[in-house]
Amino acid sequence: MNDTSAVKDALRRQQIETPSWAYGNSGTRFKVFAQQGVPRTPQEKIDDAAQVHRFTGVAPSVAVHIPWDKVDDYAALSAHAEDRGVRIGAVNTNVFQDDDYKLGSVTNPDPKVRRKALDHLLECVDIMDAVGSKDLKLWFSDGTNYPGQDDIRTRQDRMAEALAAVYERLGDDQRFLLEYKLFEPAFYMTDLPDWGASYAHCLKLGPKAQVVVDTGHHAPGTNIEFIVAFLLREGKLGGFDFNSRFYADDDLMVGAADPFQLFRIMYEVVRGGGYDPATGVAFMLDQCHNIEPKIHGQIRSVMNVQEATAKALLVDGDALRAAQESGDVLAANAVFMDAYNTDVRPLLAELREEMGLHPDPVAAYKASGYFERVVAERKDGQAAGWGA
Ligand code: AOS
Ligand code: ZN
Ligand code: ZN
Repeated sequence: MNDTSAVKDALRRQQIETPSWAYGNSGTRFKVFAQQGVPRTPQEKIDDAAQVHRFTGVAPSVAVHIPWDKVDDYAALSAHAEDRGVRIGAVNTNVFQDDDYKLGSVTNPDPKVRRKALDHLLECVDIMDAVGSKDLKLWFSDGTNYPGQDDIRTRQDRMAEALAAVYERLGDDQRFLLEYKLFEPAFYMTDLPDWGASYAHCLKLGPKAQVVVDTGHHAPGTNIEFIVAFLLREGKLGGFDFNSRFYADDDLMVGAADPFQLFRIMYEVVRGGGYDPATGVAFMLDQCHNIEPKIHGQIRSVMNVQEATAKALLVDGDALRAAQESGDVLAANAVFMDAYNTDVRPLLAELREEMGLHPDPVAAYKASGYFERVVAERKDGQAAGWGA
């Protein structure tokens, strides 16, 4: 796409979801650094997410994580979000934090633990009904640490059984997004280690089961854009958990470690029709801001995704195809690199002004005084949920 106004129209439609847990205190297993002004309640996390939308204009939803965002009245939580100009997006499940899950959740050898885990997943679908959410995000920490610890095949049977039960419970306009992860916290074998395993389970279940690609969940050097192209072609790409990694599941800001990779991923999204809202690819962030300010970090991340998307939309498709079809390797690569090397910041600043926003979201956020206000108002903010 070369026409700037068409690129701008596409960017105006973009929707990037921020995670409630990004606004709380987080850290590593060595230390959680408490920051000032962090939310004390799920409502306050939504308030912070609303700031990200207010200044970027493209982050209209916030993902919740249960039970970190547990409340008595979910319809009221949803109304609170709407009142702040955002909505609740994906409901993230949590079957990794109880002592019961030491040997796994839905793949645990103990049927009572499996039942407990499944009940939680089903409860999360009830919450989806209450908040009007269409996406259930499933991530399992299940796996084993030692060869022989449990039977790999039997654990797959247990996984399939639980996924089928969740699938059955989904409403017509709901789906689940199944995450995979190479390792951690299990270090020998993970029950859903890669996209192939997630894909196979989803394929068996049907159209309401799709794969979510967390960009931090692969072995170093993995060609993530290939996975994206493949899943989109098969109609099985449900969405992204965007973040950056240098080493493992670092959960750093998306586009910070490898902006070129992010561009290549977004190019495949655009190329495969995943940018069309009808395809339903969810662009979610899954990040922690351990040492940097959190709202600012989310704004920066949303802008990083926007920049990569703008560059992907700028790839001259006709020139690329012509070069590819004539076997002109270097010309094809040059077309691709031309788009990547374009400075899209002026275009995005212009777009924001057209949308009635400040051209520089970070400057506008800093000038708003929101951070100083919450620092004064909120004492003893909440940990994001883990590690504290
Ligand atoms: C864990 O590594 C996964 O990325 C999940 O998406 C998880 O639920 C999320 O990171 C919150 O901890
Ligand atoms: Zn994730
Ligand atoms: Zn992760």
